[in-house]
Amino acid sequence: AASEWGYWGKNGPESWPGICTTGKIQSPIDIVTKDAKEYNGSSFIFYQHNLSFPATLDNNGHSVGIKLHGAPVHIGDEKQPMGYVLEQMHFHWGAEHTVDGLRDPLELHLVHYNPYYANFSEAAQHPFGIVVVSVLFKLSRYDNPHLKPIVEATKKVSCKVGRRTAIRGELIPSLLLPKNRKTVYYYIGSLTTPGCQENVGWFVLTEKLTVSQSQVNVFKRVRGDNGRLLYNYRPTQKLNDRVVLKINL
Ligand code: B30
Ligand code: ZN
Repeated sequence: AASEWGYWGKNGPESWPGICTTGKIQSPIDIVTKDAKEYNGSSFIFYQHNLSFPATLDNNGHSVGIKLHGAPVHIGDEKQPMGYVLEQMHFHWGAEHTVDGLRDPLELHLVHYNPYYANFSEAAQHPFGIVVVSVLFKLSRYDNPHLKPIVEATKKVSCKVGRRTAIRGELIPSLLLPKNRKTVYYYIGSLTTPGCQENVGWFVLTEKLTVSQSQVNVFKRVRGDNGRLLYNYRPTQKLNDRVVLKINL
C-alpha cells in the first residue's frame, strides 16, 4: 500500500531501499548547467497538446494526479513516430529536480509510456518504457491563471486520500507547458517513487512557468497518507557516471 512510504519520518526516503531499486541511475538529480553537454537532437514533437480534454484530479495520498479523458495525447520524434502516450500528470511541491542547487516551489510531471507495451505498469518494467516530461515553476507575485482550475480542484480533494473531482471546464495540456519546448535537459533516470524503476527517459524543460505562494500553499494543505503533505519531493540522487544533455530539439 502507498502508506508504507512517505517523504519524512520513519517512512521517509532513507527507508525506501527495501521497496525501491537502489541502482546507479536514480532520479531526481541536481542539474549542473555548466556540465550539461550541448546536443542537437532530432525533432521531438508534442501531439494534440493544443486540444482540450475533460479531466479529473485525484488525491492519491502522495500527490494530486490528473487524468485526461479522450483521444490520447502523445509525444514522439522522427525515429519513433508512434511515440509515447500520456498516462497521467501530477505535481511535486518542492520541485524534485534542482538546477545548480536551487529548488523551485513546484514541478509538474507528464508521465508517458511506450504503447508497444500493454499498459503503464508493463512499460515500467522495460528499459525506455517510460518517458517523463518535467516542467518547473518559479515563484511569482502573481497567480498562474492556467493553474487556477487545478488549484480549485485540489482544494476539493485535499481533505481525504482517494477523493476525486472533475476539473472545471476542460484542460488544455499546452497551457501547462512553457512556450519553448525545444530546449530541454535530458538524462536517463528512474521513477522518483517506490519501486523507483530505472531506465526512464527524463526531459526537463529549460524554460520555467510561474506559480504564486498562495497557489503553492493549496498543495501544502493536501492530506496525504501520513497527515498533511507539506512536501512531496525525493532528495536528489547521485549522478554517478551519467551525463546530462542540453538538447536543442
Ligand atoms: S515520477 O514521475 O517519477 N514521479 C509513477 C509514475 C511517475 C512517477 C512515479 C511513479 C507511478 O505510476 N507509480 C506507480 C503507480 N502509482 C500510481 C500513481 O499515480 O501514483 C500507484 C501507487 O503509488 O501505488 Cu503512486
Ligand atoms: Zn513525479
